Amino acid sequence: MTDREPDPHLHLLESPKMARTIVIGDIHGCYDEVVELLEKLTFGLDDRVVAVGDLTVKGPKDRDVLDLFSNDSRFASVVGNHDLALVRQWRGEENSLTPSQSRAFNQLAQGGARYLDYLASLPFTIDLKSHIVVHAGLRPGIPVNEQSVEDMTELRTLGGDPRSRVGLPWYEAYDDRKIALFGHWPASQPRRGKSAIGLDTGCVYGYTLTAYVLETGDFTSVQAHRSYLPSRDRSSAPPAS
Ligand SMILES: [Mn+2]
Repeated sequence: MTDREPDPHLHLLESPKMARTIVIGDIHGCYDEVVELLEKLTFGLDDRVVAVGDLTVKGPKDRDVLDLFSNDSRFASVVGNHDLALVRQWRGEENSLTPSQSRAFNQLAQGGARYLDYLASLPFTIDLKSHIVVHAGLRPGIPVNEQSVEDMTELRTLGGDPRSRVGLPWYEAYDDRKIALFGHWPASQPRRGKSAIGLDTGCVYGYTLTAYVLETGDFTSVQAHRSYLPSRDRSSAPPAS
């Protein structure tokens, strides 16, 4: 994409601006921080954003986040477990929402079908050739097209309960050549595995929103403007230090 006509005299003299793929951690309605993060990165017409999911629930501005993602073709996201709970409610599938999911659902449903239709359109993975984006995780040794919905949206550890925070984190065993970029399990710094990078740095809990630029390997973060909810489970949130 370009915002001007090609100039036959000038274009050879300019060094072309590199188009970037900017992968962003769990947003949870933190619209203001997304805008600030993209400004910090001087987000351009040729850049694209891929989010690791959980665009919604817990935070303040779900509608603004979904307006941004659904109206601009540079933006894409996988679906997160909270997004998926809203979609299941929308489809009338049996589902019990948490209080924060209920609030988000009512607010989005009042905006018409477009918000929940958009969430319903999100894929479980986005393949970026060298990298793959998924919300929670990929079970090591299993082909992507055979991964379960539960693992892709809830996986943390490789014991009997994929949601457990106790045990061997999946990304410490995952060593596929394709690097997995994921969210879901916040930490004060990006989680790193052999072939995986976790980008949820707990913005909605008052920590930071993090972006990873695929082409350069650089991380960029902005501070949350505030904590949008008290953490119910300290082990799920980044340490306060
Ligand atoms: Mn999640």
